[in-house]
Amino acid sequence: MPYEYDSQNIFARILRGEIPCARVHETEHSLAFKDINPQAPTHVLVIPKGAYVNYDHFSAEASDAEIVDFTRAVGKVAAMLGHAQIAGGEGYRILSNAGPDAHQEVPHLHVHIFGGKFLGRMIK
Ligand code: DGP
Repeated sequence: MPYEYDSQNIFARILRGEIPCARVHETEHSLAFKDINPQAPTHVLVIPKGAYVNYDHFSAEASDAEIVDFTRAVGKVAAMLGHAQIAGGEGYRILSNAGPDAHQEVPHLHVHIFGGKFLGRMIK
């Protein structure tokens, strides 16, 4: 089944500047902003600027430059926010939901970064 991207999804609208966001970091191919409904003291979303539905879409079709940029942006945000080892932090969790079984709400690839508290054992 081919990937179908809904250009009216909320993150596409954020990328077009139609909806505001609390921006944390921006690169050529990626944007990081605070989640509107935080589940931890740090809860940031990192998204590619390109039109990718989920991780498997991105990994199959994004350019090497986009993949490198996005991967580095996630690590950079974890460091900027003080959670990464290089920043002397206590750690963080990254998570990306894909599709209905994972309860993906917004059909634009996003990686959640959680941190700032003991997150415990991951459930399921
Ligand atoms: P997921 O279930 O992985 O698709 O998570 C989607 C996340 O997106 C959820 O944690 C809430 C967040 N979210 C939804 N709408 C908005 C919005 O308009 N702005 C921001 N900053 N976050 C949003």
